[in-house]
Amino acid sequence: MTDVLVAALRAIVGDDHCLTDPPLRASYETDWTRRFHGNALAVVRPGSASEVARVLVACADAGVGVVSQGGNTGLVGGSVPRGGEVVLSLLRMNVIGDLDRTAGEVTVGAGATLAAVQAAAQAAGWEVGVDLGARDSATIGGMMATNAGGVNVVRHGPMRARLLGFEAVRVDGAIIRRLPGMPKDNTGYDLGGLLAGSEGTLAVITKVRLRLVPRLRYRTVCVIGFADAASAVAAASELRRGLASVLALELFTDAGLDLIMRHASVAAPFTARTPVYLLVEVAAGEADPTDGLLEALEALAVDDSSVAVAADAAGRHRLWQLRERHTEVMNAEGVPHKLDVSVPAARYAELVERAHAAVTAADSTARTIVYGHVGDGNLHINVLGPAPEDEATDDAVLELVLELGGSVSAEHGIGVAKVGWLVRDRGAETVAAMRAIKAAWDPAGILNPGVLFED
Ligand code: FAD
Ligand code: 2HG
Ligand code: ZN
Repeated sequence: MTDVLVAALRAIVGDDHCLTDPPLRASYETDWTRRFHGNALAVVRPGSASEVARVLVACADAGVGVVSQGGNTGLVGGSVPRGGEVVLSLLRMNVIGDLDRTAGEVTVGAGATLAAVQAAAQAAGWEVGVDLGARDSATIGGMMATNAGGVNVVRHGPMRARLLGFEAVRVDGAIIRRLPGMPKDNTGYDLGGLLAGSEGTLAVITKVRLRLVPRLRYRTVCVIGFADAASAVAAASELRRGLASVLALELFTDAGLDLIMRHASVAAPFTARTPVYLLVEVAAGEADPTDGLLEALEALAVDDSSVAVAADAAGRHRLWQLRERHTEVMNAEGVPHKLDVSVPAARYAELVERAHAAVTAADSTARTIVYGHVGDGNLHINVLGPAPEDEATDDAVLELVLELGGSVSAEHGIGVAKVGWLVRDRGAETVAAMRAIKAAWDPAGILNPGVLFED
């Protein structure tokens, strides 16, 4: 039966784009953290929506699961097979269509990388409005499927806020399309909004129309040291309230800085070392926002020896490395357990302070490194030490997050990593409503089995 399916897939996408040899499949079968992996029956790389449709129909007829994959940078195990599924890679569908300069809109293939779309938008005097460290590999389709956040949510919102229109393929092969979309469009259910964050469980996204944001020509970045998380969170909140130019508000700790200096060879922002750091980026289209930032820092009475400010591109890049390269250095230290969570702003500092104790109560030898998007109440708690399949520290952290009134997934999604926590977080009635949607769109459970819902 599987031989028949593979032959059908070859006929649809061509031999070169149906990979069955283990070495060719390997990079599609393990996730970015190396915590999640599984064998695929085959990896198929369609070149058009109609090929996607035929692949889905063939897999559904054979009763074989399909795992959609973009850049495979997802951090919750949802982009790799659990065992025996077909991986459907969208990377060939990466065309960036004509950009409408007047409207500030562009339609892009699901497989286009964020970096490529950013470059196209900038060349036309616009910006995507979304940015994240995996920009060179993460695809617009994957980012929409996870409703990715990133470092500019505090100003522009997550991917869903950029979604104007879409093309997607349903499991029965039907292609649904609303291209171009309209900024105002109250014509029934918002199916694009539903697909944003659906993690490949409802349909395969093949095109996205993005609403761009005006170019922010002037940018300044600063890193400020603080004695504790509460002071950093209070400063972040003051800056967000007082400075309309805020584009990013990011937090990291001295333990993370140590690892960055060791693995990424980036220098500390200033000589003094402090327990907690806040990275602030301000940006404006019309005038340099640096003076406003400096005035705000003065009002905060931050110590001059614990501030670094950069308005030039190289200096900004250097300061951003301190925050952005955390994910990479976690991998250099081991196979991290990643807990991407959010809590109400009033509980953020408490979460930063209590995360380590929660982890060590479950595993006394585990290490905890935290960093995150403080402006969004989003903290990334990385745990190093426990075996990949040992979930004791994950559970301890997520238990704490729920105690603090938070969400078990802020921006990375549920994937397979947190399926056991969806009902705890959202409640049985809400998850039943989600399951009803899943049953209507994918009654046989072909699309990303094991993701979002427990079997
Ligand atoms: P994949 O990893 O390939 O897939 C992710 C999920 O989407 C899977 O469930 C997959 O089945 C599904 N999917 C993929 N493509 C499609 C499609 N076309 N149709 C339907 N379903 C699809 N995330 C953030 O939110 N904010 C960050 O700041 C951030 N920073 C990161 C930094 C680094 C260094 C790394 C490695 C990751 C980071 N991530 C971040 C996580 C990751 O980049 C995002 O989740 C991103 O959206 C995944 O895009 P992708 O193309 O790699 O998707
Ligand atoms: C980030 O904000 C990403 O850097 C990755 O969302 C988070 O490494 C992580 O845990
Ligand atoms: Zn993040």
